[in-house]
Amino acid sequence: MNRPAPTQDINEDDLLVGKPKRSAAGVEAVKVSLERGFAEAGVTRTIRSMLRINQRGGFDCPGCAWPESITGARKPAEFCENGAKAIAEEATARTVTPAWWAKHPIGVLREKTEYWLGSQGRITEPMAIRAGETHYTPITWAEAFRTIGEHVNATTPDKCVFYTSGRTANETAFMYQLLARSLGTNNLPDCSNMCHESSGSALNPTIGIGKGTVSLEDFEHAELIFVVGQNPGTNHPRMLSALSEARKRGARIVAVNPLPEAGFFGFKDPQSVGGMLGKSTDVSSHFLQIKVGGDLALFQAFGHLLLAAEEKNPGTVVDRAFVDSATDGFDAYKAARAELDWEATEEATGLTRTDITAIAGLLIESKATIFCWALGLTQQPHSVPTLKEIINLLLMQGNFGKPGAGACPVRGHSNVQGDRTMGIWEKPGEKLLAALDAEFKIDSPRAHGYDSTEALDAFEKDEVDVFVSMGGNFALANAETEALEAGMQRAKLTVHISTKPNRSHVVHGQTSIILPTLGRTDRDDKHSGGPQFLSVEDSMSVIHSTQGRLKPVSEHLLAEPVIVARMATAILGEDHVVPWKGMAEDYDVIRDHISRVLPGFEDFNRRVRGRNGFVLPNPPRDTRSFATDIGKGRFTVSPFEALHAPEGHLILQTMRSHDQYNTTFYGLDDRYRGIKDGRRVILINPEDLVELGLEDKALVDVISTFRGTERRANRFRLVSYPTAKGCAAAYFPEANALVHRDLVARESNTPGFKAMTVRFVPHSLQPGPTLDS
Ligand SMILES: Nc1nc2c(c(=O)[nH]1)N[C@H]1C(S)=C(S)[C@@H](COP(=O)(O)OP(=O)(O)OC[C@H]3O[C@@H](n4cnc5c(=O)[nH]c(N)nc54)[C@H](O)[C@@H]3O)O[C@H]1N2
Ligand SMILES: Nc1nc2c(c(=O)[nH]1)N[C@H]1C(S)=C(S)[C@@H](COP(=O)(O)OP(=O)(O)OC[C@H]3O[C@@H](n4cnc5c(=O)[nH]c(N)nc54)[C@H](O)[C@@H]3O)O[C@H]1N2
Ligand SMILES: [Mo]
Repeated sequence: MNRPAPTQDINEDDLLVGKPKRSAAGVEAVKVSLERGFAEAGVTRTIRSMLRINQRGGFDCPGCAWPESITGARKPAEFCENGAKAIAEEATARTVTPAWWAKHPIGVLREKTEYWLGSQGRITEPMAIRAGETHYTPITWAEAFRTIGEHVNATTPDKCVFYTSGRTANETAFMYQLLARSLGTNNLPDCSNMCHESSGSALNPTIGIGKGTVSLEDFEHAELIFVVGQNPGTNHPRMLSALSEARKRGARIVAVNPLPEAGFFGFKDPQSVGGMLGKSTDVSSHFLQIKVGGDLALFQAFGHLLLAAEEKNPGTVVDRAFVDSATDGFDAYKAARAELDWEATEEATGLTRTDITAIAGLLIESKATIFCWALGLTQQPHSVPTLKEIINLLLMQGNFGKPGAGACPVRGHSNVQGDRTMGIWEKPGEKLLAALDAEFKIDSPRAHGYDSTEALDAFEKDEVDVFVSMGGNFALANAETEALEAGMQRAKLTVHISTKPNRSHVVHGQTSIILPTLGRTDRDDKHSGGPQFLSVEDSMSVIHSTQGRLKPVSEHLLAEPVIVARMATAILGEDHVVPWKGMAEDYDVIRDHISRVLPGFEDFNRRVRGRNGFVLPNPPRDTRSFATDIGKGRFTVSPFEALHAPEGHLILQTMRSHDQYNTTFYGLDDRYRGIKDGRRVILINPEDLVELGLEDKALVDVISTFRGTERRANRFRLVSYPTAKGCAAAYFPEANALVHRDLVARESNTPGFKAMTVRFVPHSLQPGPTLDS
């Protein structure tokens, strides 16, 4: 039943370009999800796992962090095409055994794409490679942990880095940060640094919490919903259900994006038969095709127009009672928005004054507005001020703590928000550290550690001796791929706690160890007290349990909490004050500790077993209050700012295809955008093609420029595409080599993955065969 692993790697000459789709989901999506599942995992494993996705007592879908309803009934299929692909990817019955590693020298593996590596299957045994060796060979768990302990103890804590990817469950994350801090370092970079860090940096000082303030039910009450810098049809497909329901009941939905993503225009709900077969609903009522990086200018213009309307008809736009009692800084904000340079605004946004004014009119009319956003807003140099402008708009109209209103950063990885709650952060606050110290009698370090960008620097400067990766694929996810890979290869030890082979395993340190672990779907039952469950937090601060039921592909896999505990014991000694063994044996013990350390987790073990888990406290949402340093919501004033490409250049953003999960690829079909069987493409506006004197489908080399330095990535195919003029798009991670490490969002240090300045030169080789499908 199992489809064999592909023997051929990607051949970019096979690239096919078709027409972009105008609707998302529907029959095709269901068909694709079942096919992928059957091919990877076989019929029984597929059906068994799909029926348990996001159900009470089942497991949390590892696809994304969009929540499930906690008040209403769950649909029998509470998942989407891409969730199903994520499951098929993990539940695959294909295995990567010691025999596989013996067949593949590391030099050969380095030539493979991530697509090929990830398609090989689940890793079945701990593996290691040492300096001078050509192959990974098996290592016992005991030997692996001993080696890790020796390396860590041979260096200083500040030369050890503990990276976390956002699939890591709460209990694991809590133990992992405790391990780093017990050792004496806050070097805890995580994928959030590259993802929604800008959201936290904007929200914490303005509303006193680094998280969104809406619940799923708010989508049933909103009058106006903005979806900015986000591609929900691919990355959060279940969100389309909430949006199309809102639309059906008359809410207005404004999509703001340089690309006309399929999800905005049509949606056929695969969870209802009528929706699946019937006509698609237009999800968005309005679409603003904005220039990349133009959002700050747009939101400032909204502010200007709202204030002008208030001036004309006092008391109709600004929620004066709320602004006066709950916020600070309104007058300064109002003064700053009094004037507007329309020419600069139109230039920055690529939108007309008429369009902007029309959408501002919707805001003026709406009594309940939600702003949703994702990476289109977080990976820009001016991301943090841009997001602060959203907060200004929400504060002005009192859109906090009332039904149908609030801020909704839509998170990525299924537990990225929970990992932060658990203390995975390189800049921990004193409260958390003091609570850890009191609970465990440890001495947490106070000095801040590395974030993901600083970790890249540290690799380059040979300041990392030991790198431990809890999931993820750091080498490919970050900027400056080549420099990072070279730095990683100079580290003394790299340790990867992983499910499947990836690039980071093959650009490893002098010694490298791969520790294979159970995934979300796998049964975790090797404990004296019986099977264990873990917990996660979704994008709307709901904590709930997750428990896999599938038989693991190998008897050698260990659960993540067990791996952390054994690593901790090897590093810190058998008699360390933290009860590592007890925690690994019974996850209730971890949760009891968490309940005493983290606010909002009181009585964790009882509440997590409730029907829907529980919701963490959220002052703006619960009580319209703001736990900032001034005890109020804060208006902020930011200068006008936009991206500007010099003559002959374009702004390049990087994004996900429909067939990938971050650095892992399910396949090579970006169905909604009409791209198939290839990934090295640059989507480019047809007018830009003409102006730059370039041909559609031409092969080019891409040169990115930043502060006088250039980086180059070769052999991309230009594809004429209706993206905003001046703004090209390429896929992540193929384009990461182009991202200069100093191109970051100010304040959050998140890489400017959506803000490169590039130009194209003809590729030195001739184009392949004709490409149209
Ligand atoms: N199937 C699937 N699901 C996923 C993931 C996956 O890889 N695959 N990844 C998960 C993770 S970790 C995350 S963080 C999320 C990511 O979810 P998204 O943020 O939706 O991911 P991207 O593909 O990066 O898409 C960014 C969107 O922003 C737009 N954009 C780019 N620049 C700008 C700009 O300057 N202004 C505006 N307004 N828009 C802009 C792009 O055109 C694109 O539509 O998805 C999560 N879910
Ligand atoms: N150019 C560009 N770069 C980007 C982005 C972008 O938009 N553009 N987005 C950024 C964002 S938002 C993010 S979140 C990062 C993602 O960065 P990461 O989180 O580091 O990368 P992933 O690709 O999500 O990690 C995939 C690997 O996780 C492992 N894995 C999967 N499931 C499990 C599990 O259950 N347990 C364990 N231990 N391991 C598991 C597998 O081995 C797999 O190879 O990339 C960032 N990089
Ligand atoms: Mo992410």
